Amino acid sequence: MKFARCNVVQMAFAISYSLFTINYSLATEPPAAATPYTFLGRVMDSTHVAFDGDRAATIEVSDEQGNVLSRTATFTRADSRRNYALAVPMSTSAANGYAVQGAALEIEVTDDLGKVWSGVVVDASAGVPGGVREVDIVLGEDANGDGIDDALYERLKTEWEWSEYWREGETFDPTKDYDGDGISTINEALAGTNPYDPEDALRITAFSHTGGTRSRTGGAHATALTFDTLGGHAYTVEEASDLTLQDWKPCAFTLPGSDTPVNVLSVPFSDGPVPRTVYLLPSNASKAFFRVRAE
Ligand SMILES: [Ca+2]
Ligand SMILES: [Ca+2]
Ligand SMILES: [Ca+2]
Repeated sequence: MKFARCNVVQMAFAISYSLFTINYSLATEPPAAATPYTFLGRVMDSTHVAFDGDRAATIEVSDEQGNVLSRTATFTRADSRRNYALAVPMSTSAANGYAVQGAALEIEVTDDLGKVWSGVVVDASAGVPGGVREVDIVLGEDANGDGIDDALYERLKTEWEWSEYWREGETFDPTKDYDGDGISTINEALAGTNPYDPEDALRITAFSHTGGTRSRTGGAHATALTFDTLGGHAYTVEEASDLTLQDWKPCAFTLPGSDTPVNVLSVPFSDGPVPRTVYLLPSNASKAFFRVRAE
């Protein structure tokens, strides 16, 4: 009996050893690994407020079989419009845990409330190894395909019905500027201002320019713009030479305490409403118009 029991044990050991060997060989067989392919951009809620600071979202990429290839969380970076970078492990030939160029991928986002959003990136396929695809992800539902999040539409419509701008028999239209501050209802909602309060709108609240050409830092010849910012939003400054031409183009600027030019001011979610000043880069233009865009 003793001998027989011993045999069983030896047999079990042999089987488990052999399984172990197979697993081991799969895991360490070197795939023809290539440089990762990267998705990056902003993950935002339905009102286009970026996940940042205290509100983190997790982004996950899987292959067609549902195997998770990579996972990352949103991060906070004040001077960039990006809050995520998802690197997809790439290989030149099929291998577990890697994607090959052209492979269909599935990107899922889990928001701060634990809700999982699938299919958030259309045609998410692996590109050239080492490549980068900039893609913003809005966690919302647009069942009727009008380009406006359905829940946001309902919220704005309800607020309109309770506001002084409601008129019996009128149909709610989010592209209208009900409070007459020059900005449409939907654009106000996306910028974080109140669409039913004419005093609340994204505006340049201060502008200063002291002789000569525009200076790079906050010195005597600085050209400075000040506007109110809200946490979770990103702001760009645009410049035109002529209002009839409407030749708006992005205008680089520096932030207080830095000489590094940036194109976007991205405000961490945890920051409350606060006026911010940016300094425009030098230019020889004799005349210029400026506007600020929130996203
Ligand atoms: Ca919709
Ligand atoms: Ca308005
Ligand atoms: Ca307003």
